[in-house]
Amino acid sequence: MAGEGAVAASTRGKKGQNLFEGVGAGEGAVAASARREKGLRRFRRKESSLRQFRFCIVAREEARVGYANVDVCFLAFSRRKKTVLSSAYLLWVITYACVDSGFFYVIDHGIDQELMQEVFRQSQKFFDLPLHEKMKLLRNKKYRGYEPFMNQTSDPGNQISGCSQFDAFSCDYKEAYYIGIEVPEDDLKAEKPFYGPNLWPTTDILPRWKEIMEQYHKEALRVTRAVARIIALALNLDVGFFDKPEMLDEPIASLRLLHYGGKVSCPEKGIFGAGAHSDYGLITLLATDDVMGLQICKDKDARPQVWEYVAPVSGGFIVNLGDMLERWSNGIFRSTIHRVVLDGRERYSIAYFVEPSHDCLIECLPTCKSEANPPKFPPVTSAAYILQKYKETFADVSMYSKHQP
Ligand SMILES: O=C(O)CCC(=O)C(=O)O
Repeated sequence: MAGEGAVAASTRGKKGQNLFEGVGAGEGAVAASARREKGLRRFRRKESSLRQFRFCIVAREEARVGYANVDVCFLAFSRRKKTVLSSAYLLWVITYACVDSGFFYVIDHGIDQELMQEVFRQSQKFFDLPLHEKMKLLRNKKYRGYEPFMNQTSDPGNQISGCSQFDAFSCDYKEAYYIGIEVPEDDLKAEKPFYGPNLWPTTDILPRWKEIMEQYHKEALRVTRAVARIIALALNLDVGFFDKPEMLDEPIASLRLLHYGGKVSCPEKGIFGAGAHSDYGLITLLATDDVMGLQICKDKDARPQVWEYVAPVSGGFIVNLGDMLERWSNGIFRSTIHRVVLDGRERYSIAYFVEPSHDCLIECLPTCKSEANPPKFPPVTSAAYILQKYKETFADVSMYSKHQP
């Protein structure tokens, strides 16, 4: 069809439905949301046929247990690998999730459940240490190490203006630990802003900590690459598109252990475990404990905003798309805003953020533009984009220097 992007053409199903029709083509938020709703109704009618893909997609009803009512699909790695990659229907479902909410679950991903549980246990052990021990590993300028409570303000506009006077809780009520890809200090690559050596707790305090985290980092990158291949197909790209050296071959990938304190959030006052934000990169793999807290807002321009819980998925990942994928896809795939609302219980989660290499230029994909739908975002390098976002949301850790030994 003249003027239509290749992705749009590829998603035209037998009955002529086109997931991308109108999406991001300059129509208003209300019209876009109505179209998504219409697509969703069509999708629900097809739900029963999901059962034949039980190796790939597990019943969506599970997402409705408890408080959750977000339309997300479960993607599980097939034991019959061919089914995953050759199934047009699977691609349709994934494409739908990427266009509709930018969130889906991945289960049966092949990471040993014992390893995942161990990462949670070790994370808790670290956060249980006395503050002076944690401060010895204070986050450095390469964003590695410990980030104390209230160091980040994910949504500076709302969190700060929501409070009538300065309130320490106007920052995210969480502490974190960052582990990047290990690059020795004397390696030329360590000159790049997000490469360098990691900081590690000493083995007398936390034996095996480094080994466990490194193992998980490696495994999570494997899962990311597999998911990125399916996303590449959903974008009508070559399956290995994101495997290129400047993308996932040498990514910026950050494992972030998160601990939310036992406070009650108050959205009206701008008090959150983590304020509303979208992730910056390609995708994020999120593992959480069973404490509810993550909410997403599919239409950030709607007033009032509608926030829906995303239920934890035991042993699996909540996967969400980041801003770079939204920019690459010209706004067709969504980097949805999300936040963490605490109910007074402590909460632990493990986020794995993946961005392409520092110099990778993020610019509209040929499959996502047309005369009628020209590029909406100017090209930007991966490092420049992340640096800008970090500058907007992180406090300067040098203010803690007096606490350091
Ligand atoms: O802990 C969570 O559930 C969400 C974490 C998150 O959104 C983030 O760190 O960007």
